[in-house]
Amino acid sequence: MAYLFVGAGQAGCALVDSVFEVDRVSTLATPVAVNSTIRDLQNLSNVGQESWIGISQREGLVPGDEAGFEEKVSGGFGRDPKVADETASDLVGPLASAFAEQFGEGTPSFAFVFAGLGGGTGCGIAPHVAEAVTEFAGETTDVIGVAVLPNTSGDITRQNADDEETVSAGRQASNAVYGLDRLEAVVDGILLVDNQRLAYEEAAEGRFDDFNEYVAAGIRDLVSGPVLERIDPGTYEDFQPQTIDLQDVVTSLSVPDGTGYAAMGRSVVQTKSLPGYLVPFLGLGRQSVDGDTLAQLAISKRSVADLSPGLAKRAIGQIRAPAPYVSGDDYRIEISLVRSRLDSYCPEVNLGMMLTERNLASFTTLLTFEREDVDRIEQLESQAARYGPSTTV
Ligand SMILES: Nc1nc2c(ncn2[C@@H]2O[C@H](COP(=O)(O)OP(=O)(O)OP(=O)(O)O)[C@@H](O)[C@H]2O)c(=O)[nH]1
Ligand SMILES: [Mg+2]
Repeated sequence: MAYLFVGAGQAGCALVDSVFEVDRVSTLATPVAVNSTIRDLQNLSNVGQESWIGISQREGLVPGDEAGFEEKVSGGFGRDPKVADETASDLVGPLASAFAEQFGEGTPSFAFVFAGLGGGTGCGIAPHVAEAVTEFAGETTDVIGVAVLPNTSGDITRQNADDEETVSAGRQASNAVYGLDRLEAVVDGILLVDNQRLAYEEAAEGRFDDFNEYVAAGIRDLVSGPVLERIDPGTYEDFQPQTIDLQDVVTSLSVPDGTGYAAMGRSVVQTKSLPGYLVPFLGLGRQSVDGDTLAQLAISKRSVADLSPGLAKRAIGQIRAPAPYVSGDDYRIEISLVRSRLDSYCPEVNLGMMLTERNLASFTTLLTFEREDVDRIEQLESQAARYGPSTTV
């Protein structure tokens, strides 16, 4: 097992849950869900109780299979990241041991820490979760943060399993900056998932499933190479796979000034028209896929609002398509068109191509920025400053 995926708080755990929606991910990675409220953990579909770690001000860490888990892990942190931060800062050692136990033999080569940044738990504990991953796995294990930015276009009614409450945009922004400042100090790169990209109603009503699945599909694509589709590229003549692997991802997330911030974009187009499905003779209904359209579509669907792609420092991307689209002469996607679209935004581009047995061509890309070039973070900082001194939540 190569990777460790840890969710912190409700949004973080929900994202990990989405990644593991595809069963075969569990042949590659170990999931762990850390939260302060059992009700949110019970909503997970693909991360079982054996993979839960409860965290509580009074009880410390509580393994998911411990008797009385329900009573011990119910309080939350009053939605206050500072309380969560204080609690978790004393639990880095025990968290590291818990990750070791969850992971089993050996250490992961890469780890992901997922967290939503508008609330208390994810914001407060995610940096300590990342520290604990490093304590367990060692400095050579790269840790990538996946941070959900809250929608701060208005006050939002948050749905939790137990209740709902209205949280001001300013408070969410303040929490987010508090979390981001601490997280960036302890990870090798941050992938941003901005809820402001959702329609306001969706974010306000907590309808995150489609967005989570969009992000999860992109992450699966970047981490899995040929593994998830059980494809042996060697069986395809004249195909030279150029797979993007996690080392390439980590490299593309680093920027001269320190931690890079990336936006993800993903496009998917069908490679067969409807008649091709209905009359499945060889080649019938196959349609060509334009590399530039694939690239443009992915960038237009980037996971961060108010972002200028032209400020990106680096880009990485993976095309995944059926064999006739990655080799041969008839339908091969022109990778040079994908590349020149990305080249028009940034100076350093790394592309990979991989096979799929589905009738779909997809392109997943990460555009990496310096923090000060992400306008959306600046927006959160000024909303946080207007709200008042951070952590007076
Ligand atoms: N994209 C996405 N965002 C979510 C999801 N669940 C919650 N959020 C948002 O993520 C941010 C953090 O909220 P939660 O994850 O619920 O907070 P928490 O970390 O559990 O912290 P508490 O305040 O202690 O409950 C908020 O802006 C939520 O609107 C989710 O499944 N997907
Ligand atoms: Mg919560």
